[in-house]
Amino acid sequence: MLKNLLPKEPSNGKIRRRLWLDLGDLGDLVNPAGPHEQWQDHGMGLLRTILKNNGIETDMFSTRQCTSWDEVERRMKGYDMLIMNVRSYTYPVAYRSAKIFKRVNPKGLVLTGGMHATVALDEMLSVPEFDHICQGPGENVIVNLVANPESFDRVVLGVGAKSMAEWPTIDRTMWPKPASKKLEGKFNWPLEPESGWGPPPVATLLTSRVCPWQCVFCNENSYIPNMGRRPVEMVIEELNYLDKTYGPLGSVVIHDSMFFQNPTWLEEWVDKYPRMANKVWPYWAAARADTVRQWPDLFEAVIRKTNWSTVSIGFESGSDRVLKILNKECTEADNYFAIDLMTRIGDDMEAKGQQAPVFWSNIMLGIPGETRDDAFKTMRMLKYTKRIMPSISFYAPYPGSALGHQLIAEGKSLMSKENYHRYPDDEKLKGIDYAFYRDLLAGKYNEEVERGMTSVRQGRTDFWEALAKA
Ligand code: B12
Ligand code: SF4
Repeated sequence: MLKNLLPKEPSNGKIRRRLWLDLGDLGDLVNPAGPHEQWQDHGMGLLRTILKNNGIETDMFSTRQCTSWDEVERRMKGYDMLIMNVRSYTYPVAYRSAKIFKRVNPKGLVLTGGMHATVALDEMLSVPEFDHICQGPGENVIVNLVANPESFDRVVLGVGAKSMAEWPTIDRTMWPKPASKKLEGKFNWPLEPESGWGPPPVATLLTSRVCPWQCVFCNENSYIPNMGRRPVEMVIEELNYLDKTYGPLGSVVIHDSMFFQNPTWLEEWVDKYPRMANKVWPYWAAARADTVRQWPDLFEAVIRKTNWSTVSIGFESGSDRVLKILNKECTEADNYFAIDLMTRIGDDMEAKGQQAPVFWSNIMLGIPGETRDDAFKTMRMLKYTKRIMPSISFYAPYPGSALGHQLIAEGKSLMSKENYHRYPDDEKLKGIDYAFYRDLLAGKYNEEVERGMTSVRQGRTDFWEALAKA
């Protein structure tokens, strides 16, 4: 259990009107451009649940439910406190919201936490509207901070749980509802909508929080403290509860940065999920090419026995040179091993009349140091993969990552506090030939890409639509 962090209300007895603002682009819960913008925020869900369990009520609305900044302003009026989970890609929205909040509630307090607060403290410190900035995990500090903000310094060091076993089950009714009739019908709130990875209603959840690798574009373990994984039985119990209460559930998305790690946990998952779950729901979850190569039998068992239908692998690149730049610690050979193994498993399952698993594959282009030949190799790898849903993005220099920090320090980043969250055709770095990448994705270099390939398994020639909002 998480420590109870009384006092429940401020010692002076004054009850505050508190607003938790869920962040995202305006309109994403009205008329969204795609499925991923509709997913719910587990950080907010977890912390609001903890607050509620400790007797502290927060109101909530989402910028995603609003279609104009005037509407955000109107809904913010009359609050004493604004609380936000700020990620780098929601920072521009948080920044603008804090300014509006202070304008309409000059005496109000703004409490912030989240990934951006953790990795880009200096940037947030320069904004006077942020009264408190909490770095790191908030589970064991949120109650005290919200009840007694005056007793905290401006910068607060977060305190997390030692294990995800201590996390309460998120009260999903604390998440924002879809804000249009059109969306309401297919959203399945408080479950989540179809994302193309499995039948709706969808339940997203986390079983682990930290990835131990150190890819230079990400390296989460440098800023997310280590914590124990959620026990297998708790995961299954939560799914069964959601199925019974809000279901029937259609499929699951396991949001872990790296699901296919820790063989002991995975073996228990293979043993218990098929036996204990109300239904063996298909799910999306992430692996790495090198862990697949390290534990191929376990990989195959997880796919076949637990209905792991969408295997997300951050292949990132099909070139050893670029994989080294990224410190991915995976090689071209690892990537092709994983692709061949999935093809073999998929072909066999199809022959038996079963649904073959597919790759959801993260690919980056426009990486500093990448040559045209490297980019051709990446596209060649995509075309070699039989069952693939590519998710391509131009490399973005996020703070928190080693490479991001370096490029920001060198003045090469084009991301600003007005626009961190970039669209596919946006340019994120100085010195990258984006015109070439646009042509590459539109299929203008198909001859070069397909040269020397023994088998082209993808009929698709235009990859422009696979560019993900990032
Ligand atoms: C699930 C996930 C997604 C999902 C869903 C996102 C969602 N709606 O929540 C999807 C797949 C859509 C996604 C997409 C992207 N994501 Co993402 N995602 C994650 C992931 C794996 C888990 C997030 C999560 O739920 N964590 C668990 C919760 C409990 O943690 P939390 O939200 O951080 O909250 C804790 C603390 O921050 C703190 N806290 C939070 N708020 C507050 C407030 C206060 C007052 C206090 C005191 C404390 C506090 O306490 C909480 C409990 O400990 C994280 C990595 C990770 N392991 O966290 C990346 C991560 C957040 N994503 C990231 C990125 C870059 C992206 C993309 C831009 C990737 C891309 N190139 O496409 C897109 C953009 C999405 C979009 N357009 O909106 C980065 C963000 C980097 C940064 N500096 O902010 C992360 C950290 C991964 C990484 N290392 O690159 N993502
Ligand atoms: S990119 Fe993936 S494997 Fe690399 S550190 Fe991040 S989560 Fe881990």
